[in-house]
Amino acid sequence: MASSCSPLRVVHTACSHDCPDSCGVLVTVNQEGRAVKIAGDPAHPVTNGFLCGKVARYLDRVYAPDRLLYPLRRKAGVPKGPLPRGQESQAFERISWDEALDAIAARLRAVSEQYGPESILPYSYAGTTGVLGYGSMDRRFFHRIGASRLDRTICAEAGGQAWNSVYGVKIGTPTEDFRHARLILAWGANIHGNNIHLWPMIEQARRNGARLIVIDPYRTRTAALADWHIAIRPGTDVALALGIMHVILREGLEDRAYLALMTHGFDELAARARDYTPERVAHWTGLTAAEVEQLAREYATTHPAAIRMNYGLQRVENGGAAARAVAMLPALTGAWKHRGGGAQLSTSGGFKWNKQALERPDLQMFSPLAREARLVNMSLLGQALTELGSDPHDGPRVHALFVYNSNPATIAPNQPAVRRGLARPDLFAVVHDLFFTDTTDYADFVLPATTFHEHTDLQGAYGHYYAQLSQQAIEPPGEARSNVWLFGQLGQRIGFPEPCFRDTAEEMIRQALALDDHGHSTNPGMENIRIDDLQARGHIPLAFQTEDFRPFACGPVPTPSGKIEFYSESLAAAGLDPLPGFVPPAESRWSQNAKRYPLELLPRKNDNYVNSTFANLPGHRKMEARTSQRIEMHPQDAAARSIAEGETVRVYNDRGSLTLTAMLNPSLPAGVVAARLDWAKFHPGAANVNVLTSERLTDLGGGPTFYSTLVEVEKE
Ligand SMILES: Nc1nc2c(c(=O)[nH]1)N[C@H]1C(S)=C(S)[C@@H](COP(=O)(O)OP(=O)(O)OC[C@H]3O[C@@H](n4cnc5c(=O)[nH]c(N)nc54)[C@H](O)[C@@H]3O)O[C@H]1N2
Ligand SMILES: Nc1nc2c(c(=O)[nH]1)N[C@H]1C(S)=C(S)[C@@H](COP(=O)(O)OP(=O)(O)OC[C@H]3O[C@@H](n4cnc5c(=O)[nH]c(N)nc54)[C@H](O)[C@@H]3O)O[C@H]1N2
Ligand code: SF4
Ligand SMILES: [Mo]
Repeated sequence: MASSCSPLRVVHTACSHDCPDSCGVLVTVNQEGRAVKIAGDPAHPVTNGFLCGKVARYLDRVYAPDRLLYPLRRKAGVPKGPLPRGQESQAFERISWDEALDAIAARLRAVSEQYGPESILPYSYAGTTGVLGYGSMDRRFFHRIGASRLDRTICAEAGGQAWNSVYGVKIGTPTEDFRHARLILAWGANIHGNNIHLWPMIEQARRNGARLIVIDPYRTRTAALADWHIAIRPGTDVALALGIMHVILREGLEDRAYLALMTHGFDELAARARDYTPERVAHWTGLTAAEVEQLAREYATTHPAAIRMNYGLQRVENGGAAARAVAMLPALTGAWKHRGGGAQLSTSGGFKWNKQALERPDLQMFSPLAREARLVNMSLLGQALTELGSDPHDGPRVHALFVYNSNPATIAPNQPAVRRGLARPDLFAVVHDLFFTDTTDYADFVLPATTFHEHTDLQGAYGHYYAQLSQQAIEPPGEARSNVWLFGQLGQRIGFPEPCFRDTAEEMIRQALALDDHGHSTNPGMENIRIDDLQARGHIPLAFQTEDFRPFACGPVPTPSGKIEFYSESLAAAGLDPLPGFVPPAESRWSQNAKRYPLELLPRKNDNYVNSTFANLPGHRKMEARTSQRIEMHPQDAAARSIAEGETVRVYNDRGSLTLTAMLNPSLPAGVVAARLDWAKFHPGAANVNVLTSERLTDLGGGPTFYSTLVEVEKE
């Protein structure tokens, strides 16, 4: 992409933030090597030449005055714990990379020898979703050392396992095909905030007469723009989906031919759905029975009908069942047969990178353990740091924590336990990030990381089917280094003899693509990708995304039965309900605890941050100022507590307490309140919404249940 004779170079990168859209990004670099402009790639069919508001001002992040530039070590005697924003550097001293790497390697080796290698815990998620940056050299390093493995459940595991239990592979309706739909359901999906590149497809469909229905307890911008906003009560989607099935079957609106050919367990599902009358469903969801019926009829009789279900739906205790039930709807009506019909939760299953080569799980056999290490659930970090190891069957206590691509002191549930754990004086902690965060306040070593402008990587997506190459556009500032570089260096310092610790990013890209001698990928579904082509064009559609790709229009389906599974023998074998059924969350208005804590809290993401990323940048904060540090309440709920707009209130439950400002919002269902995820250190008392969330897990996949949280609110 670079044109060598012009004083300005344009480099193709790909946005690696944790967002389904994985945009193609063109970075203009001047003669001094400084990025001066960034734009969405107009040639990328999903990016369509525009970027979201967060990344349009990305140079604010790249050139932020508070970027970490050098490795740092905690000064002797400075205790771990929250530091006021802007004063973090006083707790640390600058050291060289040589010193940092040697000291960290020595300490990890010592911890491993004293307590066993599983006392080392890596903690990472999707700070970068780049194929290499997300999981490659880091995995090699921790496998070879024998560290505990991390079960990366914090985001999508309940929904992912739910989808796979029905379809066997995480693929769905192509994003571009939503423009052909006549009816679009956004189900637990904040499209305007979290998936903006789907919006133009929806607008195009609506210009052709399509209707948009949003099912979300919160009136997002997407909901406000919809033809019908269904403000469902949190955690009741299983009931709604089964109620829709009930009506469809009662009225004979199902597609019998498709069902016979493509599905497994229809009779069992039909029997289950019989219990979910519109009246019962209305009682749980807060809709009327007539609304349940209308939704069912409209969904079953409009074609093509597309569902954009997103992960909001599954961050509740019954989220696995919810995602399963919703995922089954297009199979009941045969919506998959139509171009622009079906459903999309994720497209990530289309990308078959060679993970064995990248992550080298075989290296565990060369660790002192000489076996697969224990798995620690990242959604239980509080427990892992405070309780794990007290029972000898658990294996050792965690004595070293290595955080990268994540900010657990902000984003992990049950923050009081997480912070107690992070503050343990006997815990050795390293954090690799681009900024001081809530988590670096607990680090022994802080290491500077790179943005996607500053390293080369491959990029997949979970909201489209284009593989991309993200080329390094600029030099990293100061001594910032990529994840690949860091873990390669550590592997070498610690003395691992395997040559794979010396692989460069370019070599690892070849491994991820499993290139043959002619530069063609040999990964299934990626055979059309040639490295030189990828270098030249920046993005290439996956082989199966032909003009008209209808993922489940015909079989076979990669499930055990070869069909779309309504009834799952695998779940039955695991002792779980083989069919979706509504079980009210233990933290919901239906539970005993609701007497003490009667309000259901939505501890939501921000449209202008990505989880906790961007929250340190003044321009981004300004865009979020309206709802920042607010608790949004229905006027009835506020009046019942004599709370008026703008008053300071305490939001609390058994786990924690938070001071926020009341903001009345009549569009919320009564009994539901909403607040935003933010860096704790911006709040009085260095606490955020996650002091209120629990470590209770989802019914499938061991995911977090942020959206099943009961609280009470009182005037301060
Ligand atoms: N701007 C921005 N973009 C992002 C992110 C971000 O933080 N900011 N985060 C990224 C990440 S990590 C992810 S996983 C994706 C997530 O993208 P989404 O899946 O869209 O994530 P959420 O915003 O958690 O949830 C979507 C909606 O579900 C609603 N919801 C909550 N509980 C329920 C429920 O019980 N039932 C129903 N029907 N709806 C419910 C919420 O109010 C929310 O508006 O977005 C990514 N993109
Ligand atoms: N209350 C509440 N809690 C939530 C959620 C919610 O909706 N509400 N959402 C949950 C969800 S869906 C998710 S996915 C998790 C997300 O949790 P995390 O994955 O921890 O996401 P971020 O908060 O964005 O933190 C990512 C960190 O990685 C850093 N980073 C970026 N690029 C790199 C890199 O190349 N190398 C290194 N070493 N670091 C890098 C960023 O600067 C940032 O500090 O949060 C969960 N927590
Ligand atoms: S955050 Fe999402 S929408 Fe914004 S540029 Fe990155 S991939 Fe695109
Ligand atoms: Mo996520």
